[in-house]
Amino acid sequence: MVVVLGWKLVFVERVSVMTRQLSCVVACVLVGMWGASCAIAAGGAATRGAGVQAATNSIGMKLRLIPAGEFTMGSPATESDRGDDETQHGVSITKPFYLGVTEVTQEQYQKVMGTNPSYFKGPQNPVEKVSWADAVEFCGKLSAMPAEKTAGHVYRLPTEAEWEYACRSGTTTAYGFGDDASRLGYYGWFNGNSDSKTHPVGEKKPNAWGLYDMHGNVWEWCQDWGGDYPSGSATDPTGATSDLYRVRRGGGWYGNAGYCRSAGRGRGDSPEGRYDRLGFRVLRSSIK
Ligand SMILES: [Ca+2]
Repeated sequence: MVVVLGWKLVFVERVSVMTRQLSCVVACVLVGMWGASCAIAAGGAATRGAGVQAATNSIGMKLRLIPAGEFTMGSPATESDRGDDETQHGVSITKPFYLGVTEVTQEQYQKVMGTNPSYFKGPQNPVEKVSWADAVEFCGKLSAMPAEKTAGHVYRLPTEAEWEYACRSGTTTAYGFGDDASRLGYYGWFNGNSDSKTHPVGEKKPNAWGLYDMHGNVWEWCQDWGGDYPSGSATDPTGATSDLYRVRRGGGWYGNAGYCRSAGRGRGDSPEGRYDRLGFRVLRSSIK
């Protein structure tokens, strides 16, 4: 009986151990599956982000894919601080494009152009004191770099319509974050928080499409001449055919919040001018 009882005890203990081991295995499998699903979710997002929505080019510049779409360009008559040249009209952007996540930095400018003309020095600060022609030359030289050329990447300044479309990132409000100008300090550098200088790019919150400093820091050259808007809707508009000035967008470190509005237009700068408040970001027209 003792032998039988002893065997039963051993048997029960073994079953108990096996049960515990099985429980552990099941738990581990469940934890593993949960962990794996988390990893897949995170990895999948990162993969999608890197492969489709985001890109980094051969000089380390980050870009985001901006989808094609339609939007209302300009501002409503009720918007505070608006200019009378912001007449609302429908715009279709028919092709997706990549846009620089930040303004072109001094480090990036130096890599491509071999110079840094900026007044406020800092490798991650936006380049400034660049003329419109300097910005266009940067785009041409970047496009001609071997890795970019091989990949079929073509860089240029965004049109004013492309710039506002990207700045709005689906919003219809005065700013990409809403209408309340008192919140601008979370999203950009302007005369209310800049200490009268530029700041390293990307320190503030991005807009809904992951773009930084669309409001403030430095104004940004656009491709267009500074003419009036068309009276009706437009498809992939490229602006006036000629003017004295080129358009700049987004406001900057020295100006009021109102200049930083999504629809705000700067039309007073000669394309030859070089200013410590004015830089640019690039558009990549190939979506390879
Ligand atoms: Ca800016």
